Amino acid sequence: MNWSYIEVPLRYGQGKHGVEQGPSKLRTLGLETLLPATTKQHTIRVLPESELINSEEHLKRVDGVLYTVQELAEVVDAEVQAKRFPLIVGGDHSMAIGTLAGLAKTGPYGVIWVDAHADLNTGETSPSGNIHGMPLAAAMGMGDIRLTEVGGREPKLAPEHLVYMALRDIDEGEIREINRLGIKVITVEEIRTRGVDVMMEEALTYLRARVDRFYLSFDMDSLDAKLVPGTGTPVDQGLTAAEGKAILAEAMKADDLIAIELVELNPSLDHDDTTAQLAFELCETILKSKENLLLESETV
Ligand code: 6HN
Ligand code: MN
Ligand code: MN
Ligand code: MN
Repeated sequence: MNWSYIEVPLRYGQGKHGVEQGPSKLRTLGLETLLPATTKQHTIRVLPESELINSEEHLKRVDGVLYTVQELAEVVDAEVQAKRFPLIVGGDHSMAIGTLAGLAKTGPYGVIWVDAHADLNTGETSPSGNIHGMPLAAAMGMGDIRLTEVGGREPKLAPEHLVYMALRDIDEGEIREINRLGIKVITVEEIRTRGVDVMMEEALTYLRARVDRFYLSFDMDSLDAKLVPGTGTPVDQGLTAAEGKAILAEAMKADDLIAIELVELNPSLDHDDTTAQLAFELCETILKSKENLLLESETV
């Protein structure tokens, strides 16, 4: 497998400083040593703060988000077309507007969204105006046209091609949409009682009945708040570290996985690098997955 490592130092999808340092923090911890030598590396540009126009209460810093996600969409598309496997690290979750739009260029795909939040708000339903709570709505064609038209007019994702995991902090408007659209939800409780492998199997069976490839987006706040002080919107009753790693390891076993994304590490909020260390270990789980090691040794 040929890897592509994409850093997205974006923070404009939410209000807290520091999340833009996620990628550089992971590098400090030694991430580069985990990347196979042939990995194609990219860092997506962000709009300088001095050029930001912060005028819209319902879509905060929208120009800053758009600037980055447009480029990310192009890079993700190019990497997938070049048959490389992107590992995309953030940055706040608004960046997924770019990932979703980039993947859509090559046709339908499924999504496993591992997150405490549904990220299904529009400017109208959002309690915060923060775009990191909106990427899935935008990808489904809901909300402001500037967000829905990143990468083209057509919707980038169908509601029946989405599975949530670890969802537990959902806004009113989001609950309405999840019910209206019949989106599949897997809770922390189900993961705990039935097991990660069983629930991943269920998610994949559901998606494979509908699409032939999928991507996984992992928000650090899917993990329990106690484990992740270094994330912007922590939520109690989340996944354990072992469960998070097991989800990623299971996903990596699937040969129809086309991309993976890790978001919302905020080193400025962290306590003694605990969240950063955990994010690093999650990357390690991804990059040292069995299949990858096998392929690496074949080429030696
Ligand atoms: N994230 N639902 C809340 C909002 O402001 O829309 C929180 C969103 C959090 C987004 O963690 O990626
Ligand atoms: Mn999220
Ligand atoms: Mn979240
Ligand atoms: Mn703190």
